Amino acid sequence: MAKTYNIIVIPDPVLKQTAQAVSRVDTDIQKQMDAMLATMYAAPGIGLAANQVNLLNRVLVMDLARTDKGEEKTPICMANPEIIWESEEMSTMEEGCLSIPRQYAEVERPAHVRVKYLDYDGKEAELEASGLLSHCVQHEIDHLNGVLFIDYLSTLKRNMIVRKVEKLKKQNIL
Ligand code: GNR
Ligand code: NI
Repeated sequence: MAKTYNIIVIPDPVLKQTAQAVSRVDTDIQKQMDAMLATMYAAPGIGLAANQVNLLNRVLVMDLARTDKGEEKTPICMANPEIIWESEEMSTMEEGCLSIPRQYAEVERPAHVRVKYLDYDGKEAELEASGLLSHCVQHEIDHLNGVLFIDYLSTLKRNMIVRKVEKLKKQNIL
């Protein structure tokens, strides 16, 4: 089993920082991807970006398989992901975030995106995503740019969520 990281929670300033591109996918980055997947599965979550584990390189992992329902794991690892196309059609979905525990809100994003990235083997790859996967990959790339889903909400809604998480932290029930 790969090691796991601790997931950082708002208002940690690392979540507002921009992550830096990796020069290539070497064994250190592969180890990081393995550990991020293990961290994400343990959480559990469907995606995780490097900022959330206090690393500021452009690495993210995802897996939408319902392993709780007997599905096989389908891990996706990306380095230096770039959205190279997004649809005009929009999609609204309820999102959550492991760095904003137990808070959910509707977020509107392009319904379909095409993403170019380096895969686990360091090869150039592309993914066309719709539905939950589209929301997830956009949510993760936002993290690498220091953007959180609450940044799309009104100031009032965002402040309510920030205060709720601070309250949960004070009560030590994260
Ligand atoms: O586990 C997660 N679920 C989720 C649901 C809707 C849209 C995005 C996500 S990503 C989130 C895990 C997380 O915080 N990734 O950064
Ligand atoms: Ni998140």
